[in-house]
Amino acid sequence: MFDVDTIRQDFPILNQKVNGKPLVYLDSGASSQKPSSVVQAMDECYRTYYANVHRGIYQFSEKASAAYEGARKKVARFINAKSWREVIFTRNATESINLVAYAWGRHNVKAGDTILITEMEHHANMVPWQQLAAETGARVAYIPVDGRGYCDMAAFDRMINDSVRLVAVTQMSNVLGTVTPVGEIAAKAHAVGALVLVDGAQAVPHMPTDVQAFDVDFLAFSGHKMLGPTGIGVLYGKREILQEMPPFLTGGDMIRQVTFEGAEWNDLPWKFEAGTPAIVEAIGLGAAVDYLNRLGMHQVRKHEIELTAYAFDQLGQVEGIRIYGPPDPTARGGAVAFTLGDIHPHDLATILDREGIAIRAGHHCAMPLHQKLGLTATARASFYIYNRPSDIDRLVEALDKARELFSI
Ligand code: 7TS
Repeated sequence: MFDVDTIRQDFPILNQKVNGKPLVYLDSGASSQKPSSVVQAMDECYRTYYANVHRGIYQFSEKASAAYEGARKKVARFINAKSWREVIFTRNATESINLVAYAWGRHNVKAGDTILITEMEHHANMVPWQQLAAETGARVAYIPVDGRGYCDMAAFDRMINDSVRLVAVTQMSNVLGTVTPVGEIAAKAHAVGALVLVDGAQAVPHMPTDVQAFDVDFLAFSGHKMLGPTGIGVLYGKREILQEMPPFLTGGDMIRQVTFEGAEWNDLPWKFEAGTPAIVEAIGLGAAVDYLNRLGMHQVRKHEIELTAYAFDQLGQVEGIRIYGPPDPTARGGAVAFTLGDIHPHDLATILDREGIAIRAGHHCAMPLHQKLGLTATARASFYIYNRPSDIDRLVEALDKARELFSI
């Protein structure tokens, strides 16, 4: 059962006052809060069975290894990977994308090739490709975002050709909220022999994900935006592609055998996990996946659609507001960027903070998109499972106060 009041009991952090006002947390797009079960799972590991994994032949190490590998299996099922061997633990979505850019990109992309991405990518899914292009002589081409905030699929159809080695797209924009048709993009990319990387940092926490149904080659996401701890992220990759790729980082744990002459690599997924991994963080992520499964991802998505519809309805009535991205709540996620008259988004965020409301202001690591919109910054409210319609009412009241203060 999806009941926000019950859910909120699992997030005691939200039950506080900030500047004398009950906290309204509207920045889950940057990072989500953590339920008690995640904190407890990590606490239990540290208190009762912590040890390094994959090494010691003693009880704690075996238990820690089982919990770490158990978390991997939970993640694999959560995204419907064919095999747990296709799930690599990284630090975050950024590292996952860099892993592909280095281990796959440096060996498969050459001068004259194209890497296709959208104009609304987070820097994490833009800068690694710009770097790869600069080093190899390939070029990055940008699928335009249309005036309503959608990925321009007609332009994509014109841009996709056999010079394209990789299409790397966000599944949900962290600024416009736009959900991109990754299944359609993957089918068209595969038709010209290109691979597809999906940046699922915003989508995986908020909607059901099925890598086999989408038929994507790589999927990158972060634990900390989906109720898990910081320091743990995921790279999903199709087994046959990962098998062909050389390692990204080298050293301990990722080898099968080392001699003075060289080394042989470990099996998947450990080939890509050099050094002691984020053991307890992975266990925390496993607990976060359990929590989301108990709620049901379809319910999580339904709640977000309802909240987003309410936000558009209520925020739309604030005089002088401009909201960016598609207004259809079923075509977008719950990251809602806006500007209010000519109030600088940073001033707006400061005023809202005085009212106990946490939003984000800035370019949200999507500077090129803001340039395209003719802006340097936006304010952004982003929702998750613990947000209520009354949080949006509080936001609207505070925006009205800001309007009065700035006489707009
Ligand atoms: N991709 C998207 C679409 C994102 O929204 C983010 C983080 C990342 C990649 C990078 O994730 P990381 O965990 O590796 O940092 N986005 C945001 C945001 O919108 N506000 O703060 C971080």
